[in-house]
Amino acid sequence: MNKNSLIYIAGHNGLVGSALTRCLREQGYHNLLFRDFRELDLTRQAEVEKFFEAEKPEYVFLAAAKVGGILANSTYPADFIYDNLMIQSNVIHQSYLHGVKRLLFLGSTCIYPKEAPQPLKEEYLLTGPLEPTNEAYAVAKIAGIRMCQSYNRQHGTDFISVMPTNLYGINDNFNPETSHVLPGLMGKIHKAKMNGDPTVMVWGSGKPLREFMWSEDMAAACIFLMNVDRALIPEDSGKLFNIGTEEEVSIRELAELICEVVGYRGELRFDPGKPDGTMRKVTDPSRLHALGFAHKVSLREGIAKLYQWYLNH
Ligand code: GFB
Repeated sequence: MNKNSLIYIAGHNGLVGSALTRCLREQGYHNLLFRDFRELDLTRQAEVEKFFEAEKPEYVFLAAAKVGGILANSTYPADFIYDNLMIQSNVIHQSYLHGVKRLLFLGSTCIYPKEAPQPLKEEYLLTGPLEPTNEAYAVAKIAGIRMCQSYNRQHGTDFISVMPTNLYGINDNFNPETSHVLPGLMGKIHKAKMNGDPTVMVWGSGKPLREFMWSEDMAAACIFLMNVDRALIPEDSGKLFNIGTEEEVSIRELAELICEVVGYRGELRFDPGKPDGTMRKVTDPSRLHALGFAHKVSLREGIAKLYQWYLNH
């Protein structure tokens, strides 16, 4: 990309999309294109056709998706599979038809098999059954990866798929019913502190291990990959890259860390009635690191930054 390339950020208001927009602007890219979902419903094929016809972006960050935590995923599987299949199919196909130079498709590490060896490598894709709580979302995202790879093979497109670990950051979703674990716990622990509640309920056993990346590190990785010389991307990679920090914590340790940052002294309780989900999900990001990218923000630093933002908003 050069500084006046026409760059479309699909999902610019979301967690990754808003971080991408901020980071692109900071790096001097000023020809950015986006649409609110009220102006452009990416699940509607005709609308997406018209948009690409009119605007003809040169680069596309496909960060628009229906996302959510373990409860949302297990409660609304039809919404997760339908919305994500429609959004990605429309944007990927129109990007091909209109000669987009490079598209970056965002997935998630939940696409890997539930029992895959850890840390997760890209080659583990489709080697075993998926985690049931988010299988609908995972199947949609796997379809997106295979669609990018099929278009690259048949049409010579340059579509890259990135699989980030659990992300958190500014503009995150704090709704306790639909959010991911980190913002979900931050909202609950903050409220417990404000209300003087003696305990906070954490879902599950607290034993599962998770890896978390600050959304602006993720955005930096996406911009880095969008700019990598095509010749440097290993042919056998299928243009599929994990993005993660390799820093693992248990849900209990995460809750304790958030209590420390929030300044909450109450007691953590664990609700075995709520699902644990997959017991471990840590990435092996060496394929990305081999190209020269490294993240910057540690978990403690990121939690402090997010809490500061939460208090101000
Ligand atoms: O981020 P999360 O909801 O989803 O994390 P996944 C779920 C883990 O955190 C489970 C525990 O072990 C939960 O028992 N947990 C504890 C909580 N308290 C809470 C809470 O208050 N809220 C939430 N949400 N969890 C997601 C996939 O899996 O990973 C998405 O569902 C996506 O599709 C995302 O791939 C990256 O990490 O299990």
